[in-house]
Amino acid sequence: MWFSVITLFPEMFSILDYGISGRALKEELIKVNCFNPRDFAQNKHRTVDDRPYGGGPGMVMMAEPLQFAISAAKKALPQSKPLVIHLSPQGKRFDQRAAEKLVAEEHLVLMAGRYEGIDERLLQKEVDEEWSMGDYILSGGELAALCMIDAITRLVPGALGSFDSAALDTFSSGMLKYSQYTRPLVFDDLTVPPVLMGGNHKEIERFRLKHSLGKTWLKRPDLLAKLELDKYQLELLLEFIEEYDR
Ligand code: 58G
Repeated sequence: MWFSVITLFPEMFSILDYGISGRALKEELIKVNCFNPRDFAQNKHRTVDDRPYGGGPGMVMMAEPLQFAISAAKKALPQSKPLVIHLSPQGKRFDQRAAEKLVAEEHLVLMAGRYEGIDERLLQKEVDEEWSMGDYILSGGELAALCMIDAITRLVPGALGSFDSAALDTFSSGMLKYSQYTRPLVFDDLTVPPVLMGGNHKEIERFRLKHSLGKTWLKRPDLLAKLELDKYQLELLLEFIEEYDR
C-alpha cells in the first residue's frame, strides 16, 4: 500500500521508521513518499503561503504549489487511482471502521495543512475525503496523517507479523480489549486472576469476554449502547455488573 504525503515538514514522517510501521516499510508492505509543496513553489523565495483575502489573522496555504505537489504524487504511481485525503478538524471523525475501509485502497494521498488552512478552491478541486482525528485543533495536519498511516498499516496483511492479533484488538469487535497480565504473578499486593493460571481455555475465553464487556460498560458506555449483545454476552455482562456492585 502506498501513502503519499503532501507536507512542508517531511522530516516528521521519520517516526514511521520505528516499530510496526518500520518493519512494514522494510518488508515493503507499505511505502511512504513525501512531497513538499515548497519544492513546487513558483517564485524564487519558494513562497507557499499568503495573506487571506478579506483580511484576518495568519496565513493561508496557496493552491498552486499544493496542486503541483499532488500531481507529482499521482505521477509517482501512475497506474493507481489515488484517493486524496485532507486532514482537517472539519472532516469526518476517523475511527477503526474508517481504517478498515481505507486499507482497501492502493494509494492514499494525504494532505497535511499548516498555518490557518488551505485555499478553499484547492480543496474543492483536489480533495476526495476529509478526515478528522477529533474535535481539537493541531498546528498542522502531519500528526493526524501519522495517526491515519499507523492505524491503517496495522491492518495491512502481514504487518503485525506471523500471528495476526488485529482481530483481537479493541474496537474490531466494537468493545474494549480484555485486561492483560504477565509475570510476576504477584505485583505489589495484586495477584493475577487465578482463572488465567488454570489452563482451562474455555474458562479463560469466558473470563476475557466477560471482562471485555464489563470494561466497555464501565469506561465506554457509548460503545456498549451500539452493540447488539446475544444471550450469552448479556448473561456475562450481568454477572460482571452484579460482582462489581458488591
Ligand atoms: C483550523 C485551523 C482549521 C487536523 C487550522 C484548519 C488538522 C486538527 C486536525 C486548520 C489540523 C484533526 C491547518 C492545520 C488544518 C488546518 C491543520 N487540526 N482534528 N490542523 O484531525
